[in-house]
Amino acid sequence: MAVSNSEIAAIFNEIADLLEIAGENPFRVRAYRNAARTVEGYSRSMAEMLAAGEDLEELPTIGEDLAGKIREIVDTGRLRKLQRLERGVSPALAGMLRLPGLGPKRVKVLHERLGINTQEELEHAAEQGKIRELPGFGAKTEAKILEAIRRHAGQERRFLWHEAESLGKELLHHLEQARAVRDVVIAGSFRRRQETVGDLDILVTAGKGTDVIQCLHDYDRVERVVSSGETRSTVILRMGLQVDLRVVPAVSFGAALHYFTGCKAHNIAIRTLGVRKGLKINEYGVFRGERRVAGKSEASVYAQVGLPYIEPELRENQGEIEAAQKKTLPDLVTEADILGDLHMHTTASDGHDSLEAMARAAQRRGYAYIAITEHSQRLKVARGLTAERLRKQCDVIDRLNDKLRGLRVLKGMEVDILDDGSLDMPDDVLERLDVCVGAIHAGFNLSRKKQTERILRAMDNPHFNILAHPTGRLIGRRDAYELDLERVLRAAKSSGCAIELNAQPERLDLDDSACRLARSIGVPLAISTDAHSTAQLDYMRFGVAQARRGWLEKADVLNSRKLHSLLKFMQR
Ligand code: DGT
Ligand code: CA
Ligand code: CA
Repeated sequence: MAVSNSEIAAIFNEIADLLEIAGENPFRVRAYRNAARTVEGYSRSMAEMLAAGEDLEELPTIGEDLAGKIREIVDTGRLRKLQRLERGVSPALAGMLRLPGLGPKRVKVLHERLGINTQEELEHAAEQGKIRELPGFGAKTEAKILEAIRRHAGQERRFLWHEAESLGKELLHHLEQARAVRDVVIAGSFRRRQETVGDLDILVTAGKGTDVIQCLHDYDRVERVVSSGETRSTVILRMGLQVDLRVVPAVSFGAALHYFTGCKAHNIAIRTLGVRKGLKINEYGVFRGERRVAGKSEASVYAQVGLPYIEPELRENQGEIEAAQKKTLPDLVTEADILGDLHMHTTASDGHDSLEAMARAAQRRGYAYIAITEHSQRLKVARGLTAERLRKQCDVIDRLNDKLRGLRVLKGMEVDILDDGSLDMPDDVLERLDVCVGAIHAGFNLSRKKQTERILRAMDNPHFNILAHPTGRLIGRRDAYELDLERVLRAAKSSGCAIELNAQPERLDLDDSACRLARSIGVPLAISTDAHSTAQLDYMRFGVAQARRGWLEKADVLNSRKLHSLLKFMQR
């Protein structure tokens, strides 16, 4: 089985982490991270391209050196350089990266300032209150670290949803080849579209269970079998992801799918409703006494307790059962509702594809509009645009729009919000734009009050339209900055701004509960990919999934509006 792009990207990211902890040249660290992004977001498989004799050196951010490393990974499944690096950095230090809130920069500080090399030393330092005094840390971070260590979160690695997807998709493909399989689906947190996934729960109906289990064990990415029986098996994949496989009879499929989709609290609540109606509900079906009264489909299970079908993304026991009883479940937004994408980059700043290429890709997706939103000058590493370069790009976009049919390219910018809340571009230049997206790329460590005021001030600028990646978090790597999000949402509502739901799979910024808060306040959300290549326009599906977890309907989503109504909104 060929090595997947996400496996290659994971290795590059790991190298970048280790280089960063080791205090290596930041440009090399960045080169690996950029390459990881390119590979991850690339529409074609690196392994297939190499097999077809194509030259990877031509890809953006991949030079001769990295192309050679990709070849080594594809040929051997691993990279010697990574193994050498791992020997240099103690495994305990590398393991600390898995603690929430601890990225390579912080691990390096802990190592250099406090001489921390092991998890025990980290715990000890946290208990003594030494960590809060370090630059870039605080009492809150310290408490989080301590809590995570105590929960042993360091051992239990969670995977980003999209990482789990690429591993899961290939595994499903493999299992579908087993003799006499019928359904093969992934349930659990993966099906609920939780942003991270602890393990994959795979549900299968088949003629003979043992055939499927044998097929799983024969999969060449299985590292070891943890346990196995006639109808179930647990294995660990080479990437470290656990897979729980269950084989169920077809008559139980819906009941089992419901059970293994969870969440556990939702299941318990449904089971309790069943008990009140004299029903027993488990993974084999819905039973009245000995008689099975439902279970072939999930809808049949819900119907027995008097409920309509509840979408998996809502099954968190966070009010969805009450809403189902009251018939007030949201009619969740779908990808088909999305008419455009309001945040993306081209080669003019740090994107990999040209303006025309992005526009053509958007046309292929059937979009009515896109906004081109390059970085502003303050963000030098991303080749941010000066006023002069932005004006030139606006002219180019005007000319492009004359040629395009069906798609309108909006002139925009992802303008930096400076420390004092002013924008990194003069008003007379912003005036000409259709869309002004504002974002924070520096000054993450302001106090809650200062950070909130900074953003409120930025939104006071009448040109400001959308607040991008509003909390700045990177899932599992960087915490959200301190912010009174509710105040920001209310201010956005009253001043006619929108808030972005950034669809980059490691951001998904806002999270689900913040989306619900935004919806209840009535501020529109723009689901935006922040694409840095044509392939990344497809990240829209991650954003839509997150929006669905946040109970959003079509009417809550700015980029489900038709062009004329969108443009009116931008006029504030
Ligand atoms: P994860 O893997 O940590 O991301 O989260 P889940 O939700 O996938 O949890 P997992 O893999 O432990 O279990 C999969 C589903 O199986 C879970 O969502 C609900 C169901 N389940 C597991 N244990 C129980 C239980 O004790 N009672 C009930 N009712 N359901 C359970
Ligand atoms: Ca799971
Ligand atoms: Ca599981």
